[in-house]
Amino acid sequence: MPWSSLLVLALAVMVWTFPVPRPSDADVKFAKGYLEKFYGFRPLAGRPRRQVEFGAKGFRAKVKEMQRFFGLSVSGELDQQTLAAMSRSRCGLADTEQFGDTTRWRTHRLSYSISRYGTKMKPSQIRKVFRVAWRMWARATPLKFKRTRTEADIMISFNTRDHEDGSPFDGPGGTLAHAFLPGPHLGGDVHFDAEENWTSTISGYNLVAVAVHEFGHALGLAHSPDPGAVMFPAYQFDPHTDLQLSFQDVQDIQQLYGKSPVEPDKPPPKTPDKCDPELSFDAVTGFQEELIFFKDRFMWRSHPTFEEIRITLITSLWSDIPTYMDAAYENNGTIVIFKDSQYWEVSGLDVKDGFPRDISDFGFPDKIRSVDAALHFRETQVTVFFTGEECWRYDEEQKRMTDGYPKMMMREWATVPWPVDTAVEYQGLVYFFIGNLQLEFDPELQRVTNTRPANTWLRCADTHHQHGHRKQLLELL
Ligand code: TQI
Ligand code: CA
Ligand code: ZN
Ligand code: ZN
Repeated sequence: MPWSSLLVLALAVMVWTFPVPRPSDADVKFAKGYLEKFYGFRPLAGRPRRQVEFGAKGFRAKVKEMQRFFGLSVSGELDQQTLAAMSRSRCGLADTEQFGDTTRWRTHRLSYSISRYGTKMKPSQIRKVFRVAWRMWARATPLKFKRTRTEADIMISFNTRDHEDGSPFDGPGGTLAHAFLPGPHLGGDVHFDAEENWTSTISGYNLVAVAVHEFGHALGLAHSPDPGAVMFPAYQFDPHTDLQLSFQDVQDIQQLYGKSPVEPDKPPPKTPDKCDPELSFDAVTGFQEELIFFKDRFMWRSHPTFEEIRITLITSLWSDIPTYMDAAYENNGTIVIFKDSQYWEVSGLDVKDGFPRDISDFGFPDKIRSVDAALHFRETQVTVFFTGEECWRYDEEQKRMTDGYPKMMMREWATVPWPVDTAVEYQGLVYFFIGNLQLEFDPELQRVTNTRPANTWLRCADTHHQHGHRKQLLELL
C-alpha cells in the first residue's frame, strides 16, 4: 500500500473516531494505572504503591502532562488518541497489561540492555552477573531474557545522584538501586547506584543479590513479607548457600507468568513455619536469657520478654556463620556452632578469629566427621556430644574428652531414642529434640518426664496436634 493511502486511511480512522464517546470505566481504570505508573498520578483513596515519587497531582492535570509529552492536543480529556498513545509501547518492544493488583509483561520474550556501566566491576563480569540473575527468574517461569545492544524492554544502567527520573541516588549507602514496574518508556528499567561498592563476593554489596531483587520488581513483583524471599525488603547475602529464589518468590512470579515448562532440578526452599506440626530443628542453644532455635537459614529467638517469637534469617544477626548447621551450644557467652567436621566460635556479633576449625580439637577420633547434637551444662562446665547411638563427655575446664567415652546413649540417657537432632539444658532440665518431638529429661530422675511438640516454645497458637504427637512418641519408645 502506498504511503499516501496509509495516511488517508489513518486520517479517516481519526475522523471517524471523533467526536469522542465517554470513556468506559475500563478505559478510565487503565488510564489511571498508566498515569499512576508513569506520571506519578495517585488516586486519592488509594495507597501509594509507586516506587518513584513525582508528587501527586489531579487526574486531569496528569492527563494533560501526558498529552503534552506525546504532542497530543492538551485537553485533559481521555479521548481515543490519548488512550491509544497510552496503550502503544516503544516500537518492537513488549507490551504490558494490568493483572490484579499489579502490571505484568504481556509477552514471555523480554529484552534487556546495559546502557551504562560506570563502576569498578568489569563489564564482562557485570554482564555475567545479570545473566545469572535473569536465569533465576527464567528457570521458574516461561520467561526468556535476551541481552541486546540497542533499545530494550528493560534498560539497565549504573547512575550517580540525579539521573532525571525523579529519584536521585544518594551516594554510598542508603538506596542501592531501584526498578520500575513493567511498562513502556521507563517501565521495567533498572538503575543501580554507581557509587556503591558493587562486588561479586561478600564485601560491599553483592550485585547478584541486589539484581535478582530489582529484576523481580522489573517483572512486576512487590515486596514479600517472607524473610526467606529474595523479594523480602532487607539486603541479605549468605556466602554459605547458593542464591536461589524461595518457594514464595516462585509462587509469586508464577502467579504473574505461569509455571516453567521444565521441571526444576531442585525444589525451591520453603521458609519454615513455626506452627507447622512437622517442624523440627537443626540446633537449639541457650543465649544469655534466651533460647535460639536454628532451622535451615533461619532462627527464632525466644526471649522471655518478647511478645511474639518471629522468624529471622541467621545472617541478619550473624553474617558469617553457617546455615543448615548440625549443633550449637553456649559456653560463657560464646556460641559454638557445628557443621560437618568444622566448628565456629561466635562472640557478640562476630565469629572469632581463626575459625572455623576442625572438630578433632575436641578429641574426636578421625572417624567422627560430624556431631548430631551438643549439650552444655553451665554449672558443671561439661559438654555432652551426641553422635548416632554414642555420646561423649567433654570437660570445658580441662579442655579434654573425659576418659571412658564414648558411651552408648542407652547407658547414660536411658529411654531417649537416637539419633537426636539437638539438645539443650534449660532451668535444670534437659530437652532433646527428635523430629517434631521434644523430650523433657530430668537428670536427677534419669528419665524422660514429659513430651511435647518440638515447636512448643515458639508459642504457636495452634495446639491441636499435641495429641497426635504423644501417640507418635509412644510408638517411638
Ligand atoms: N531500593 C528499593 C527496593 O528495591 C526501592 C523500592 C522499591 C522501595 N519498592 C519500594 C522502597 C517500596 C520502599 C518501598 O526495594 S533499595 C533492597 C532490599 C534496595 C533494597 O536500594 O532500598 C534490595 C535495593 F531492601 F531488599 F535489601 C535492593 Cl535487595
Ligand atoms: Ca546509595
Ligand atoms: Zn533511577
Ligand atoms: Zn525492593
